[in-house]
Amino acid sequence: METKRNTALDTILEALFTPYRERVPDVQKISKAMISHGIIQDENEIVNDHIAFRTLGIPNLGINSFEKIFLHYGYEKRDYYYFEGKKLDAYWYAPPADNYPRIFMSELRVSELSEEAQKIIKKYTRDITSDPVDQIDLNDTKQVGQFFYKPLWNMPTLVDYNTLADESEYAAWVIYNRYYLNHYTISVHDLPNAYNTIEKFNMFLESIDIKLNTSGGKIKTSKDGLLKQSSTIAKMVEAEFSGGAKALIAGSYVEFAERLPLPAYQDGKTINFTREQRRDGFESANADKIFESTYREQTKNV
Ligand code: OOG
Ligand code: NI
Repeated sequence: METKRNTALDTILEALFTPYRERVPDVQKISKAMISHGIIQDENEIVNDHIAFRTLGIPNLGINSFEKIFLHYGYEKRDYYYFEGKKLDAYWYAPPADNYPRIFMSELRVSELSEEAQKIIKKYTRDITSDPVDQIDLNDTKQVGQFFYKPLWNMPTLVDYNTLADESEYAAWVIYNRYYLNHYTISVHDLPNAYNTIEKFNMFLESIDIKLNTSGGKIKTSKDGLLKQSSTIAKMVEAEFSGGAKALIAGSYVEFAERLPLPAYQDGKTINFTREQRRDGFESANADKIFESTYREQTKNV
């Protein structure tokens, strides 16, 4: 696949990235340190492997609604992943050109939660009687950019947030953070030699005091050994709840991915691999642990 600029897609990705960069100080901290260590000259050189979103599986919301935006901009739906313990479904989406990030989109299987948790989710979402994505003009990049931050339901109370979190930390995250960008992902294999593996890059990250998610070990490796991932622990953000209560809750995080060349290209001769020559897609066992970057078991370590 070739490299191709799509200015409309650039605009909506920028609309996602600008608030994310402000909300997650690790983003700038990492880019600045990469520049000062001579790993890159400019933040734009970082290759974004993928971005991720979380959704609620209820009528008019969820993947079926949210994916319309990215299908419209040329993304193609690929493999399905299932997370039994966390009660989640997910898909990944291939970008329209190699210079755009993949997308990982997950959805909570709300009907499998307890009556109490379902009641809370319904209380906030019952007024959504048609798909909100159908109400925006997908060709209007400004409207799409604003949609990501548009409150589709009322702010939760702190009590509801905590009740949800006790049963599903994912549910609590979405009820507060909605369609905020959950993470972007630095493609580690595209970096200069001294930093181009997850092992080497994690060492660099820890040397600048970045806290990594330790669930399942700092490095998550796929069964075939070809996809290695690590992530920061989500930044705590000051949240203001309905009724005025304030609390620190998990916001977003940063991920790192190393995609090794597929066996067919590990001939010792190829040196510059294209995206097609490297391991593509995701790995559910890795993802299962990466989700926990926003979970209290991890955020308490910061
Ligand atoms: C997504 C976790 C999974 C990956 O790359 O496998 C993931 C999330 O935290 O919403 O990002
Ligand atoms: Ni990810």
